[in-house]
Amino acid sequence: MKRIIAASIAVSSCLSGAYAAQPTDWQTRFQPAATDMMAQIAWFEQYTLWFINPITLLVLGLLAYCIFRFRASNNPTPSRTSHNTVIEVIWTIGPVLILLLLAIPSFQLLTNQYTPPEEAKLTLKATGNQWNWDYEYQIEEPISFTSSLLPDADRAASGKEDRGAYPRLLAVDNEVVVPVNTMTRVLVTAADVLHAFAMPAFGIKSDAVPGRINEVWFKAEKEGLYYGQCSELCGKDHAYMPIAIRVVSDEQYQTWLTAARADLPGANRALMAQVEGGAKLASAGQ
Ligand SMILES: [Cu+2]
Repeated sequence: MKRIIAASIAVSSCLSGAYAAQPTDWQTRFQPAATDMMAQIAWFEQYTLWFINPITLLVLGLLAYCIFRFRASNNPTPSRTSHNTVIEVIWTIGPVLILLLLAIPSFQLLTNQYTPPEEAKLTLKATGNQWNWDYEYQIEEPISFTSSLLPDADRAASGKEDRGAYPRLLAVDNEVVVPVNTMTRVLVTAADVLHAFAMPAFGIKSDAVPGRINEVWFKAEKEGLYYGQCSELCGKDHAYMPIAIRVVSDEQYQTWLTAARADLPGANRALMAQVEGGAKLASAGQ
């Protein structure tokens, strides 16, 4: 049942978030899920609200009733009752049951987050620096590059003038590129101070600790460009070290990887042209 609901959340969010996942104006909920894990997190959030909202309303109602019904003018001689066994049993067992109903799916979710369903096919190392990210593809011939915030002055030169797709303060010069539907492991660490690697649409967030390696994993189910940010206060430019992950098809990834070994900016530009060309064709065909 939980899986079905989680899957339906994933599907409906796929339909609404056509191109990428990023924060939107006046957003109060999660970004659309791009992984099954994030869909499970979103399901659990909805599930807890079914407890929190009725409890809040019940307490509010009881308070309002007591304030009105037992106000001094209406109730000049207060009751001196101090014990009621039935009520005490109810208000002990009730919360215990509620906590059990919350704890069981919560621990299940936590276990799922720490248990990748399959062996990772791609391993990336993300190293936080003041104030950018280094990425290393741990593959046969490893490649690595630095990914920094895209300054407005560089937009034109890098062909990223579309502020919808490349938002200010979230767009980067070199995106991480990963193939779709591929189990990806991210080894997270830092070179100087504490940072945190967070990608909301993937449901991952991990502290980046100097001298330690933390591990998170994701399997992005939908192609697109996804944005996250450093999520640990790391110094004056903490707000200026975004994370951008581009999920592409297997072939696009292979082409990019081959080209990136020789010329990373060129490979990124070629990939962008390919992805954006594809998006235009798709919208023209609608
Ligand atoms: Cu940081």
